[in-house]
Amino acid sequence: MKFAFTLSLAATMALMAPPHASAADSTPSTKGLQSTKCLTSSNNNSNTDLYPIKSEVKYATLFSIDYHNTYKVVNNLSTKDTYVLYQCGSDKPSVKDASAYIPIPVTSASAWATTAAIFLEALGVQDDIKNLGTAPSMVSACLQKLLETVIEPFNESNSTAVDQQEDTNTVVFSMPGGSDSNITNTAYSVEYLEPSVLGRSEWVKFFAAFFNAEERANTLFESIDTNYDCFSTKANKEYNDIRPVIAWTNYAAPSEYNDNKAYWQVSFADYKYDIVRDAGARMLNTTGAKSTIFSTAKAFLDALEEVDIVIDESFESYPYTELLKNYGISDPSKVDYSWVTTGRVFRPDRIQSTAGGLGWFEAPVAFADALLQDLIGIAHPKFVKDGYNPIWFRNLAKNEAVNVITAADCTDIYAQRKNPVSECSSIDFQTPNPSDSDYSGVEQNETQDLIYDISKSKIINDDDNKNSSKSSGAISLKLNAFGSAVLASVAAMLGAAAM
Ligand SMILES: *[C@@H]1O[C@H](CO)[C@@H](O)[C@H](O)[C@H]1NC(C)=O
Ligand SMILES: *[C@@H]1O[C@H](CO)[C@@H](O)[C@H](O)[C@H]1NC(C)=O
Ligand SMILES: *[C@@H]1O[C@H](CO)[C@@H](O)[C@H](O)[C@H]1NC(C)=O
Ligand SMILES: *[C@@H]1O[C@H](CO)[C@@H](O)[C@H](O)[C@H]1NC(C)=O
Ligand SMILES: *[C@@H]1O[C@H](CO)[C@@H](O)[C@H](O)[C@H]1NC(C)=O
Ligand SMILES: *[C@@H]1O[C@H](CO)[C@@H](O)[C@H](O)[C@H]1NC(C)=O
Ligand SMILES: *[C@@H]1O[C@H](CO)[C@@H](O)[C@H](O)[C@H]1NC(C)=O
Ligand SMILES: CC(=O)N[C@H]1CO[C@H](CO)[C@@H](O)[C@@H]1O
Repeated sequence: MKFAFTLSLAATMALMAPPHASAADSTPSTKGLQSTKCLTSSNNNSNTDLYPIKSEVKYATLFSIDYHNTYKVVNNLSTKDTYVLYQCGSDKPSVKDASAYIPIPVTSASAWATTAAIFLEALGVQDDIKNLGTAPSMVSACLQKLLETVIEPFNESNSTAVDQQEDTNTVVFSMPGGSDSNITNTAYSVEYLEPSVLGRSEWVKFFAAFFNAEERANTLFESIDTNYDCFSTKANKEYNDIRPVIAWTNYAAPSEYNDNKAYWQVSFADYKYDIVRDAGARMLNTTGAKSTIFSTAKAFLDALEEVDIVIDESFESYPYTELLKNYGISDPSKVDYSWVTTGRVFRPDRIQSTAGGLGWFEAPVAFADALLQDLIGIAHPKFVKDGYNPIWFRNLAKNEAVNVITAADCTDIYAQRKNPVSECSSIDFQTPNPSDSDYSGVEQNETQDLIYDISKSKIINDDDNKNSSKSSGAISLKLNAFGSAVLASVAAMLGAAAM
């Protein structure tokens, strides 16, 4: 048994949609790939460096790549696995404690997580994807198109079938806890555990190693790194004195996952501190408890009192009025929270698939600079002259429209997925006007994160919460082990470290 999958109904229905697209409309390029051919007896010299273009890890802390003439050793810190990637046709090297030997370049791969699938698309190796685990919620237009034609979704209702599908792949990209420990072609990636936002994007180099696509990975990552730095530098120069406070929140209705007790959470994933600060904003931080989960709406709202912008990541989507009710606000005209009075409540759900999958669980991990650009766009909407329309964030309070992506939006099926970011160096950042309504309620000349002392929070409803911290209303939550691919990709974005 692999996963206990709990896909949404909409997602399941999408699985049943009939295929109708025609076959692929372009051919994959080999530009930026090295050693694309297997070794043969006439071309089998282990003294030759088959991988002159190497990837060096700059920010990521959870994997490393060591290069040898005919193979690479990919190590990970988190799962203690060692993958030996050896050129096809060469002798299998012998590496101590190897968990898998995988012949490369891989031409038959599958992925369980949306983020892994996007890294492969960003590398332009999606022609090598044979199966996808999160198929029904996939938002990427070209992956949707490939799913209609050549990529087979994993049959998640039949574990025997899934085993057979996995066995036909040279490598199965999965998450720890996801697949059988017996499978010898599984490679775990943990980009979602990486503490820094650039470290997450740098996992493109991990995936590239399997396809000899180092050149593509290096080029892509270098541009992300440079562009990110430019955005961060400009935003901090221009907006240092006017930094809105941002809180990342989510509400969970009572369900089987939380013992039928609602909870409210403020997320403090490390990468969120990065992007909030780098966007010229301040992060809401708490002291006094390790937990960031509140058992009452009142305790939660207290923590949000001085917040300017709320980013709601609740798994379930609600209309704004409903969200306010879930947050314990029955009459918004009676509260003076700046995020309510100015209507700055965002959800990362602007880009969706027809089945309701979120683009948020896909490209932002790979494209850190685009993610930062979006954050600047909600903290300082007029950083560009004519105002900025975020790629992933949608203002829920203003009921902004959802952008539904279908296979028809795919223009070049085998091309490297384009980074949706703008070229920062060509953007002239606008000087902020503190009296602009965008900054209403924002405290000026505050440069540090907003620290909320959780121990001061008053509780109004302690009765059904015997085990929780009596003074704070904060509770600890036992998250189920990664129960499903969908939840796992949610965890990926929330940052498991913060949960
Ligand atoms: C490559 O050379 C080794 C000996 O150095 C040999 O064992 C192996 O079979 C050769 N591989 C191929 C594909 O000819
Ligand atoms: C997947 O497995 C289920 C249950 O075993 C089966 O009914 C269904 O036909 C399979 N779907 C596909 C597309 O093979
Ligand atoms: C599950 O898949 C296997 C292999 O394809 C097949 O033999 C079996 O009948 C399927 N089980 C069900 C319940 O459909
Ligand atoms: C792994 O393989 C062994 C021997 O084939 C088997 O007994 C065991 O059940 C397998 N474990 C899993 C998790 O499938
Ligand atoms: C949050 O605030 C506490 C108390 O000042 C501090 O120790 C902690 O490092 C802060 N967290 C981050 C990620 O900056
Ligand atoms: C913020 O600091 C600047 C420069 O130090 C100063 O001109 C401005 O008056 C300050 N604003 C407020 C609201 O204190
Ligand atoms: C409360 O704590 C006790 C002792 O630690 C534990 O056995 C019990 O399961 C907890 N109850 C809930 C609802 O978490
Ligand atoms: C980078 C890194 O620390 N990799 C680890 C991966 O797991 C092996 C054990 O199999 C460790 O030895 C490595 O240190």
